Amino acid sequence: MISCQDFFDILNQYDLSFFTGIPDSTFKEWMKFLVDKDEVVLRNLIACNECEAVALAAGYHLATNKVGVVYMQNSGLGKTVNPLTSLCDPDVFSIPVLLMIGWRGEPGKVDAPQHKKMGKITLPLLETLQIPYWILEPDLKSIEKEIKIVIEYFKNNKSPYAFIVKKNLFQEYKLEKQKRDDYTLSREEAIRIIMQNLNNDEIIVSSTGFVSREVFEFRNSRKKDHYKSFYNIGSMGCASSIGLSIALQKPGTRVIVFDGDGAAIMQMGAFTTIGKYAPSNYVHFIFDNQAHESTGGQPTNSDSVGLAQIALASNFKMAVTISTKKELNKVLKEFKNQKGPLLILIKTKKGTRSDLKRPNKTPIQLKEEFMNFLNRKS
Ligand SMILES: Cc1ncc(C[n+]2csc(CCOP(=O)(O)OP(=O)(O)O)c2C)c(N)n1
Repeated sequence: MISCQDFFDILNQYDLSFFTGIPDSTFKEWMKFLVDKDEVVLRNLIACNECEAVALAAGYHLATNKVGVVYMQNSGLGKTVNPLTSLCDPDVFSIPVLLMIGWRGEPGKVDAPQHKKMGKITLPLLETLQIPYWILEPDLKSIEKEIKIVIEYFKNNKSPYAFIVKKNLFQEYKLEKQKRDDYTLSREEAIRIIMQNLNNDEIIVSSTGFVSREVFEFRNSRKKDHYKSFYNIGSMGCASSIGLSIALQKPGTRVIVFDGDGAAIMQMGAFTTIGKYAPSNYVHFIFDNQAHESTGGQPTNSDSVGLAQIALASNFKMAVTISTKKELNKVLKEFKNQKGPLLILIKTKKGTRSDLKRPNKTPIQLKEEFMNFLNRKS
């Protein structure tokens, strides 16, 4: 393992001190370091998605002639294919960027099903993109040697280069700045209250990470009615679009989307599609803990954006921001008779049970059960 400070010192020596991206649990200690040291010795811009992060690094290069570092989980690499090929590629503007890619689903290692394919194709994808890569080794000497090669590559080729990061590369980093949590309700508690208040004929489309795992556990502990859920364990940010399309096809069924703030922001443009087609049976909950909690609690930009106002301006029929159990119970009563699209944004505190399980059925099993149920509905 290497220390975050040592790794940063090497990067910084070569003027690599601008960072942006979307976090990954593979390098959560490194993410803690970047957040802690932002505006102290480095710059860390919190991006809305990986595609944007590459563009931010490109803008940084245009303005400074320096190279930005873009971190991401390999699931986000797909999102960057467009800016990498049509912005940074040597056949277009030739813009150097250092990518730091967390390797989930590494062949031979056990990981969740949504990571399998990308894990397998991460290196071949980089090869197809003609982006050279190096798998970071837990050895500072070899890292320093490699960085010299990378800097030379940037000088000669002015194009992207990738570092692949495996689990457990970084030693634990202890935060110097602690952020206060202003809210009292937990996401799991909010999910439980909402689900206890449902009529039992709604379906739920839940977002990637802890949200889906908490819904799964709730259903498991009670009626085991997983067939009423579509667990969108991958494709971060897409739960609302899946829910919208189901709602349009099944106007007699209430479709409830459970989202995270990071995921909602990642695909915020979806609000415009929801507002445009405006199905009255669509209800969107966002559990806003101001963090990407599922990958280690790194901050999102949700504290500087009014998602409820954006929803209203996008033609949602009702959008509220709440933060207490009392407010949630009140809204749940009101929303029973409200026509959608509705947005209920719940400010929640951070924190997740450490023994939270993952769905123990395969995605295909879950999908088939869900489709069988949905096919019987109007
Ligand atoms: C395209 C993409 N980028 C990154 C990830 C890694 N990832 C999984 S869950 C997650 C955080 C989700 O944050 P949020 O939606 O706020 O929900 P929370 O974890 O806070 O409940 C991230 C970054 C991913 N799955 N897909």
